[in-house]
Amino acid sequence: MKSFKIIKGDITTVKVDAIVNAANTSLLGGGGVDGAIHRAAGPELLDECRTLNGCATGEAKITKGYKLPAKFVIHTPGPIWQGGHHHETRLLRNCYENCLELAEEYKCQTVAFPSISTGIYHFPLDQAASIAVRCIHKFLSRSEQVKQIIMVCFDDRTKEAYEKANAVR
Ligand code: AR6
Repeated sequence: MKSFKIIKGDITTVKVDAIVNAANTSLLGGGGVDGAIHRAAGPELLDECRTLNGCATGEAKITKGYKLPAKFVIHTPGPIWQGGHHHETRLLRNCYENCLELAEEYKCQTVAFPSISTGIYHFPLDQAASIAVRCIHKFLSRSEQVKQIIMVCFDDRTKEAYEKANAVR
């Protein structure tokens, strides 16, 4: 059985095969969830990230999880919101799709996402939630390895937005 869950929590504590990091194109760490993941994983994560030569917006690259309970971290730089006419929607969709393709390739059964781009990158929350839940359900309907996807929301407002988007999709 496939499942999609929306929870409130800290993604660094979630025990899944892969967690997704809302990174930047350098892949060398930052604030928000990226900072939290690097702190929890320990310095070896940054060492591995340095070997990756960055990542384009909407693409994804995978590393080990080191001290995290998750086996892998899938790093994806989301789009910075610039008003909506700079391919932000397509790029955010690419993030979810490319992360899930990598998870499938690495035979991950369980994957957890944070709300990509809706923090420091200011993507409007309701729009981002709608894009995310649609991509996730579309992927789950055809995936072979990925069985469970968890959306880990850091606050109530974010969780409510994803629940609403999931109800009307
Ligand atoms: N667990 C789950 N979600 C979290 C956590 C956590 N531990 N911490 C924060 N969030 P953001 P972005 C939520 O800003 O908008 C970094 O500097 C947060 O409340 O982390 O994609 C990168 O290096 C929000 O709902 O990511 C980039 O430069 C969501 O995660 C830039 O920020 C995403 O917020 C990326 O910006």
